[in-house]
Amino acid sequence: MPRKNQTLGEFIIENQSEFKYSSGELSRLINSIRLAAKVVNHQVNKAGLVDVLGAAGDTNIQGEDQQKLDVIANETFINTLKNREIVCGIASEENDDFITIEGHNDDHQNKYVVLMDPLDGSSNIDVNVSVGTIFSVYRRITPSGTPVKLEDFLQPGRNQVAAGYIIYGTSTMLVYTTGHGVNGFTLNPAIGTFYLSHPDMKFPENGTIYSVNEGNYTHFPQGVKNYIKFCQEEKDDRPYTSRYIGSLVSDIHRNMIKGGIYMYPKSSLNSNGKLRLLYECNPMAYIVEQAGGKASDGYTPIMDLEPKELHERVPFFCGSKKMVEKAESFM
Ligand code: AHM
Ligand code: MG
Repeated sequence: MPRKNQTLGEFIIENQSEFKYSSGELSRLINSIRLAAKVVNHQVNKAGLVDVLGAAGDTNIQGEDQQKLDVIANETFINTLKNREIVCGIASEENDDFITIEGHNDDHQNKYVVLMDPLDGSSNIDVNVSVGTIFSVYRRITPSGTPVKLEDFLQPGRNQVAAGYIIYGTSTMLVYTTGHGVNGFTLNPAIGTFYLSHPDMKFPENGTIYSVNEGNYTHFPQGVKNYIKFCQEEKDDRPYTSRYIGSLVSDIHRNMIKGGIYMYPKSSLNSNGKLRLLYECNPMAYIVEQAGGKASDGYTPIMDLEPKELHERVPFFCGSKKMVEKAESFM
């Protein structure tokens, strides 16, 4: 039983036996993410003080400017996982290709792959608004002892064995699931320890918040426009409140606590929306479903989609179950 104020370290040890193929590896993996999260948290917090702000000069595969903190976060997570030799491969929003990790004695024996967005919400970095890290963990499907392949990363979200996010907000939290509900841990920055502050998080079944970039309204499909009008209509518990930070982790975290729906639909500007299936939507969908919410592309549950490319995008609707179902009925 999770106990409030338990540390994340204690929680991981106590719950290790819940993992299907428990050999301690997944626990070590989560521990590494915990460590990297603290390092990145430190960097994010001092961002305003030192010269780590601004574009690093490179653009990533999607043609966006990379911020220096994106690069730092990416390197921190990759190096932490690499040095502990617990994964056989990593895919990141910031890297065009996946990274192969040979492991002990170059024998490719490690079981897990990690997919991540090391620092999401990059447009918020320079303006002191919450950003986040998102991660997703799978068991490899190719035989161990051989180098990891693309197919190990292109697995449907249903195969995830763990997923989580870190929110660098007014306080820093690590929220994750291994398929036994969702637990949230808050960092005490003075001593560098995460404490269980939000045991067994649950998405309210219904809510009154909708989160979407309404600047794109005229470009949305008619069904989405109609649903937004429904949210704004004066009837029953509506109009709903509009809340949009532009930082996926923060928008979903808030909606999970208060009840709401997050949407990034396709539009005449982006034919598949903006968010990436493998390291943004799938991990968020796993957390949201584990918390009793729902995530879909408007028609199909996100985790049932068959991925085709590492960086593919997908329309995303997620949040309180009843709200997502209502939105789907408009599509
Ligand atoms: P990023 O990976 O470049 O940071 O983009 C992802 C972010 C999400 O966090 C956020 O929900 C969305 O992009 C906001 O996009 P927009 O500015 O188009 O509304
Ligand atoms: Mg991102």
